[in-house]
Amino acid sequence: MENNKELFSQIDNFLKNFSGKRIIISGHINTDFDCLGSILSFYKILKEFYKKDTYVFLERNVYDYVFQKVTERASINVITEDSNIDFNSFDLLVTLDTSDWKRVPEFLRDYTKNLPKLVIDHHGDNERFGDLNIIIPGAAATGVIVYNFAKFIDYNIDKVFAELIYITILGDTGRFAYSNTTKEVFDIVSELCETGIDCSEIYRVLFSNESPIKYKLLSYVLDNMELLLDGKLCLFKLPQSIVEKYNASKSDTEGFVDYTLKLRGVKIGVMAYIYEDKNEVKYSLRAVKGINLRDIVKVFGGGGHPQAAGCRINGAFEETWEKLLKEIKKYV
Ligand SMILES: [Mn+2]
Repeated sequence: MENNKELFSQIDNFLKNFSGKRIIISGHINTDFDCLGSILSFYKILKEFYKKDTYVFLERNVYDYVFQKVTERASINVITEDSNIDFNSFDLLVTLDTSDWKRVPEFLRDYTKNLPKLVIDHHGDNERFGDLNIIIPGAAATGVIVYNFAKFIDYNIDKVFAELIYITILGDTGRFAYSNTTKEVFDIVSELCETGIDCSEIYRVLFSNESPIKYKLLSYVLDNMELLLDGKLCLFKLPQSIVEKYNASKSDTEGFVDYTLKLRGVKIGVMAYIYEDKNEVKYSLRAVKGINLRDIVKVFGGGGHPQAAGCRINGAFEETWEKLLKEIKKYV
């Protein structure tokens, strides 16, 4: 945190000098827990510390049961596409955990493209589309940046705020499993615990809420698993037609890719979402330490973190997989 003081004072000055009235906060499409927790915790800072008229935007399609539970607990009235609000009335867009402009929900992009923007993120490949860009790649989660910023400005960290930050850390460290699980992470968690948060209850709300449909989809994925390159590469495939057959949505497949690395000997895990109608495949990748997935996905215009990244490739599955496999072979 010490070395980030200069960055934090830039955020503070930016917000203090901002004379506009209304702020809208957004994360990225396919919102995850880091994104959710960081936008809601930053909302609290803007509202309570800077006294700004602030709104949080979430796409209706990702605003599922678990997300609603979290926002309810934080007493934050999230707005969506169909909220009764004038979307032309905002003066500033703040994005968190969002590495590029295309990852801002399309609906919101239309309304905010000409607004000043504050970008706070921990993706090293952030394309810096803001007027002020605070990018700290060493942070385990964007929520860690928000937390350290909160301490920097002396924001009164309450239990709700601590819970939101805890959610970001649980999400982006894979529940303390990934290589970004550092001493700083545990130091922060220990501080969060001092506010009285109930770690096991938060875990239950977030991760013991699977739908039966999700298990059906997972069963399909495991049934059709492929082990390649002497068991070092694990491939999961899920055609959109199967997702539709079960009346499910993409959020029902959240976390599937993480099962790949649980297999003995697997160095890279790949989850392929096959969109037959769009003739496109969305790939999510996971890797053990020592492999930088960004080197692989950047060939296809993708991005992410060294151990968790993704990309989209146009074409039928076989053809796209051949291309991706060729790149993966260079590193495994
Ligand atoms: Mn993140």
